[in-house]
Formats: sequence, structure tokens, C-alpha cells
Amino acid sequence: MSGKTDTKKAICMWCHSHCRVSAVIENGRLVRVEEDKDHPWGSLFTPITKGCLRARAAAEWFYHPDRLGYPLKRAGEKGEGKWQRISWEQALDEIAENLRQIKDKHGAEAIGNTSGTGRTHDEYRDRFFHLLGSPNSIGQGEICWGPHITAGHTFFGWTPFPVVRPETNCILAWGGGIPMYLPPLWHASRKAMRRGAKFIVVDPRRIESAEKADIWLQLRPGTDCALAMGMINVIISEGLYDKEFVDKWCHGFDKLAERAQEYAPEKVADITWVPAEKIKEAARMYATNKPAGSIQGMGVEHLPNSMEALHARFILPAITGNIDIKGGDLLEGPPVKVITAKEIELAEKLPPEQRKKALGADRFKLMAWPGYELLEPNVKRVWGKMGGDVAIEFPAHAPTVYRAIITGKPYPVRAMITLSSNPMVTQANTKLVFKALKSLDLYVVMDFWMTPSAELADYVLPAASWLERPHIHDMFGTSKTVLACEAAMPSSVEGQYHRKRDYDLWRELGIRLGQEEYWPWKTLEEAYDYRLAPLGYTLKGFMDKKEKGGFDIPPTLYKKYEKTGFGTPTRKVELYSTVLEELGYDPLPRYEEPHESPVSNPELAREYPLILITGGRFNPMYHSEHRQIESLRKRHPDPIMQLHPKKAEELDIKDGDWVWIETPRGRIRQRCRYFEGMDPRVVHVQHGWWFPELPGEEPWLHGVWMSNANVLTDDDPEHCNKINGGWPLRTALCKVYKVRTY
Ligand SMILES: Nc1nc2c(c(=O)[nH]1)N[C@H]1C(S)=C(S)[C@@H](COP(=O)(O)OP(=O)(O)OC[C@H]3O[C@@H](n4cnc5c(=O)[nH]c(N)nc54)[C@H](O)[C@@H]3O)O[C@H]1N2
Ligand SMILES: Nc1nc2c(c(=O)[nH]1)N[C@H]1C(S)=C(S)[C@@H](COP(=O)(O)OP(=O)(O)OC[C@H]3O[C@@H](n4cnc5c(=O)[nH]c(N)nc54)[C@H](O)[C@@H]3O)O[C@H]1N2
Ligand code: SF4
Ligand SMILES: [Mo]
Repeated sequence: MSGKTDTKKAICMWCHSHCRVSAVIENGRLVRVEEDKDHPWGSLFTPITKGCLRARAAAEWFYHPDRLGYPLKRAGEKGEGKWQRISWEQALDEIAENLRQIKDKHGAEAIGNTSGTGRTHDEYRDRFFHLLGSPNSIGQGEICWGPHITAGHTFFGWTPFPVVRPETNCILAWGGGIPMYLPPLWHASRKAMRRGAKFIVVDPRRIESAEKADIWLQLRPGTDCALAMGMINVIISEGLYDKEFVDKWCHGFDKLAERAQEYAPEKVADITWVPAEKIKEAARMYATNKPAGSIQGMGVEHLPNSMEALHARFILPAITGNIDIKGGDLLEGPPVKVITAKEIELAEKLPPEQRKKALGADRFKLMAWPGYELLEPNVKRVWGKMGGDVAIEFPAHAPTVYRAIITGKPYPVRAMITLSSNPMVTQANTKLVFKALKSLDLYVVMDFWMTPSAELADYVLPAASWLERPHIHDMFGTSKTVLACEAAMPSSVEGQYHRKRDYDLWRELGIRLGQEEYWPWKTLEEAYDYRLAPLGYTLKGFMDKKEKGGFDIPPTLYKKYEKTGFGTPTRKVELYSTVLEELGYDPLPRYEEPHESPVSNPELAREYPLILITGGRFNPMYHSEHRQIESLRKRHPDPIMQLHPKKAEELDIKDGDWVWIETPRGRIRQRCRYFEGMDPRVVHVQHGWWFPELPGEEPWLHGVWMSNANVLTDDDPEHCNKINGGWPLRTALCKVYKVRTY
């Protein structure tokens, strides 16, 4: 049958690569998404043709019968699984009225929200909450990319943007599985390796990139800070650092050199399980193959010692002079001519007395208002704008908020809005999250699906996806490049579904709560027209422009600091951080044993002898998503735990057996897969598992207790990272044993 075929540009939000893709629409029906041929970076940034399974399943996802189509209101008890369909008007009116009452009774701080891994236009959420007066936005910021951005601001005055260029001669990939984290960067790395660039991987597991690496440092989980300090020790003692850059542009080198003396390679080898010779070899390779690029992933950010490890890892490019040079780590700065997501947030509207109430900010200060207020003037002096996203880089502390919900201390938190996140699966310590969410006076969830979190809500709102909305992406405010797309599909079809964009929720609640003057743009398209106006475009005009429609890519400049200095208090790269010092933390990196480790707690280790890492990424799933998409689930039906065959044999566990994994917090079951690329003392479990096919009502909640890694993880503030409050998703002690069937 011949009919009308149309293609629309969309930005895929199913991973942080944010590929712009072409949505192919036949007679109004989405049939597939494919490579965007107009993409200025070509296939490098559009790995669909190279087999992106999620993107290939886009139409199946879009028309899935379980996708939410209309607002739902709880009709029975919380968690009973009884729902009534209501109109958007009713939902918004009732939610707004409830919020008003809670604010009147307890103050705006009694209303919080959870966000996820940044897959929507969160800047409008931040705008709503700043205008409302609540500082209690929580999410994954402290453990996902937020540490990277904040550490960048702290030590360099901007965030180094991970790039691999034709000039790059060495790539240091620290605790990040690049192939899945940033597929386009992996393509670029492979290309670089083919022309001889060196590749160093730091990971306890032999992941795909480790297999290809020149050097793989297989460390004990949680010991990254010691390892990086060991490499710094070698680079300094062997005189391999860039003396000129260090003299001119680094603050506190002498103090660093003194601290680094505590980390002789032999001592570091004992801590990390990495042989001293290998540490030296890696340090030499990295320091002598200039220009070198570096990237770190969640292997670092999910540790109890995360910020210290990140600090040490950022010192490596600094003392080797790899900052802001061609082929090295770039400080790109913000998009100058576009109103950035950060500017939309109106952080300045949250009054000082409300900032002070942000839960956890008095204890975990760097990624909170105290840190923000120290960083902001310096970053702005150089770049004119702050980067990142306030609620992601400077949030309230989630574990502290969940405890406040349960105990009412230090003050009550009674309402939460969960949007683009699934805390029952992705937040640490599920048992506590469950107790907290169930005890709220008002819980609203906006999602595509009835998730385990949504099952606990009073209202569930159907969200329009990336295929049903326009988007402007500015790389979370870390890069000067901007890309855009229009909505490919309508978000409402008479008689079929009526979804809204996340923007509409914030705007419509905002208007009902007295914020009308701040929401002049009726649609997200109009809101984007406003953001692009300084560039001289409307969204439509920007998409239609002749060359590279929908992109603005200002030329890359290098060594910009020579003109402006770095955006830090000393105007230099702060090896010794004056910001950390002012906040009362150690200004230099120091390794600390994880609180739960065979070294720090040998007694506990007798019962739980293995070290647990959770959440290594795997395809085709994305966090807790995509379990209901048949073509994807078929490829990966069960949650997989990795165990070394030697250890498995000791424990009488066969490849393919279902196994219990237990920590002091609880136990779950996953299917064992033998994996030789890991130390026998280490166990790895996947995260994100729930089973949409199981009943939604309690106690099932779609099987959220069965295989969900966060039943095992710890979020006790005592055990969170001291500087930023990040909760440890890796390094817990555990035991594993076979699931017996009779
Ligand atoms: N144990 C353990 N836990 C982890 C991790 C780990 O490694 N180990 N990783 C952590 C990390 S790094 C992260 S980032 C978090 C991720 O945490 P989350 O972001 O909470 O994870 P997702 O499963 O992606 O949940 C997103 C939810 O929002 C919905 N959604 C997606 N896009 C949109 C949208 O545009 N609008 C709306 N309204 N809804 C949308 C999805 O359907 C899904 O239900 O998990 C963390 N949790
Ligand atoms: N398919 C798929 N892709 C994804 C996601 C997904 O859920 N699915 N999530 C996206 C998100 S939000 C994020 S944040 C990124 C994260 O992307 P990555 O940073 O690549 O995340 P992980 O694979 O969780 O962790 C990286 C590596 O850390 C290692 N690791 C564990 N413990 C330690 C340790 O103590 N030290 C070191 N150095 N390494 C350790 C793990 O073995 C793992 O290989 O991935 C994104 N991409
Ligand atoms: S899921 Fe695939 S198409 Fe979508 S952004 Fe990621 S790599 Fe690109
Ligand atoms: Mo993440």
C-alpha cells in the first residue's frame, strides 16, 4: 500500500548519547527510527545502524498496549492496585489543591520531588520548585555525573568534557564501561586505538573495553583513590609531570607532592590488589603519551570514597598538562548565545532561608547550596554562566529526605512528585524507600508505565516521550554545543490516549499555585523559541536552517585559561582545593577504606566474605526500563549475577543456577553466570530489575523484591561520601548461595 511517508528529527533519550535520529512515519503511524543522515558528526553519533537495539524497538515501545494513556487516581488503599481514570483537569486541580494545603500547613519544604538520570527537560521542574520555595529536590545527582560536573567546577572551574579526537594519543577510562555509557565515544576510542593510541582501563571486571586495552588495572572495588594517588606518586617522583603547566597554572603542587609520598606503589599494591609494576607502567604510559584524554564512570562515582577518588583522578590530567589542549580534556564552556537550561531554573528565586532548609546540605556540603554559592561566582567570572543543573548537581540529600518523610525530623516532608525516575528500583535501600513513599500524604508519579513506584502513588500521570515532544539538548550545560528536535508524534490522539509533556505538568501546577507570570509560554515549543531567541531563531527556524538544521556548534578554542584564568578562587587548577578547605573537608585526596570491607570490618566479612558491585551496564536494558518490550526482553530475560567459576565451584553453584545474594540489608535472587574476568572474591549483580508481567498490587509490586539490587545496598548517611553524600552502590559485603528447589 502506498501512503504518505514523513520523517521527523527526534532526539533519542534512551541513553546519554542523545543521538538525533530520524523518525519514519507512514500515514501518521511511527514505523521505525533510523540514522539521521543530516547529523553533522555522521554515524559517529548515530550508532543505530551499528545495532542499537533500543532504538530499533522504538515503534514496538511506542505502541505498547501497557503504556499509560490517561491520568489515574487511586481508588482503593495505597498499593492495592485499584485505579480510576480521571481527566487532566481534575488531576491537576486536585494535585494543586493538595500541594497548597501541605504548603500552608508545613511550608514549601514539605513538598519534594525525585528525578532520575536526566532524560527530560528537568530545568522546568527546577523552575517550578524554586518558585514554590522548596529546596527538597532529590534524585541520582550525587551518584550520576553530578560528582563529575561538581568536581570539574571545583578543581578546574568548568567540567572537562569527555572527547576523543584524532590527536588523542592515550585514553584513560576509569571505572566506566564506555561502550555502553557513551557508545559514540567508544567508536571514537576504537578508531584511535587502530591508529596506535594507548588505552588504559581501570575496572575490577574485564569488560569489553578492558579486553581491548593496552593496560587493564584490575583493582579491588572501592580503592580507586589509592590507585590514582599511586599513579600521581610515580608521575611526580619520576619527574614525568608537566613542569611548566604546573608552575604556572596549578595551585598546591608542593602539598600534593607531600601527600602523594604516602602512596608508594608497593603500599598501593597491597591496598588495591594491582601489582606495583603495573601501577608504574600505567602512570608512565599515561604521562608520556600526550595529548591524553580521560573519562571516568560510575565505577568511581558509586563508591564511599567517591569524591576523593574523583579528585585524585582529575589531578592526573592537570599535572600532565592535558587540560584544554587539542586531543586532551576540554573545558568547553556553556552555549553563549542560547538561554541555557540552568538559566531557566531560576535558582536565584529560591530564598536564602529556604536554601538553608535543604535536607542534608548542612552535612554534605559540596553538592548542595553551600558548595554552589562558593563555586558560582568563580565559574561565572570566567564563563558568564554556571553549568549543570541545580537539582542534579546541588540537590537535597535523598537518604536524608526519605528519613525525614518517615520520622518527621528535622521537619515533616509530606508530598513527593516522582517524574522520570523509578525510586523503588533505582534508589538505594528499597525497603526504606518503600516505607517512606507509602507514608506520604500525597504521592504523584508521572511516567510512561505503571512502575513499582507508580503502584504506590495517589495519582499516576501519563507522560509524553521523547518521540512526542521537542527538545533542546545542551549536554547538561557542560558543552557549548546545542542540538534540537521537533516533536515527531502527537502526544494526544482523540479516543486513544491523552498524554502531556513533563513541561505541561510543571507549568499547569505552577499557574494553579500563583506562578503565572513565570510561565508565559503556553507550549514547550514556545518555551524553546524563547531559549533560542538570542541566537536569532525560533525552534522551527532553527530546525529549518540550511546548514546543519537543529545544531549550533561553535568552534572549539583551546587554552582559554591563558586569557581568563581558571574559574576557581585561585584562578588556577586547584590540586589543593580551597573550596573543599573552606567547606571543612580535606583539600587533598585521601584514601579511606570502605566502611564495609574485609579490611575495615573483618568480623562482618566472616559472615559476608565477598565484595559486591552492583549495576554494571548491560544491553539492551536501560536502568529499570524496557523490561516489558518483548523483542528486548527476549534477548535478556533474567537478571544475571557474575561469579568467578572457581568461587562458584567452591559454593556448589553451577552456571545458570538461581542464586541468593545477601547483604546485611536483605537478599535477592539472580541467575549465576560464570565470569572469569573478575577476582574470585568479587560478585557483580545487575541493577534495575522488576517484572512488569507480575501483579502490580502489594505485596508483589511487579516483583520489586525479587531481584532488585537496591534491596542489598546501603544508604545510611553515616556511610555516604562525606563530601557530597553519595551512597555506596559498590563495595558492600555479601554472601551468595544456591536457591534450593525441592
Ligand atoms: N544498585 C544500583 N542502583 C543504581 C545504579 C547502579 O549502578 N546500581 N545506577 C544509578 C544511576 S547512575 C542512575 S542514573 C539511576 C537511574 O535512576 P532512574 O532515572 O530512576 O532510572 P530509570 O529506570 O531510568 O527510571 C526512569 C523512569 O522514568 C520514566 N521516564 C523515562 N523518561 C521519561 C520522561 O521523559 N518523562 C517521564 N515523566 N518519565 C520518564 C521511565 O519509564 C522510568 O520508569 O539509577 C541508579 N541506581
Ligand atoms: N545499556 C545501558 N547503558 C547505560 C545505562 C543503562 O542502564 N543501560 N545507564 C546509563 C547511565 S545513567 C550511566 S550513569 C552510565 C554509567 O556508565 P558506566 O560508568 O560505564 O557504568 P557501569 O557499567 O555501572 O560502571 C562502570 C564500571 O565500573 C566498574 N566498577 C565497579 N566497581 C568499581 C570500583 O570500585 N572501581 C572502579 N574503577 N570500577 C568499578 C564496573 O565493573 C563497571 O564495568 O551508563 C549509561 N548507559
Ligand atoms: S539508545 Fe541508541 S539511539 Fe538512543 S541515544 Fe542511545 S545509542 Fe543513541
Ligand atoms: Mo546514571
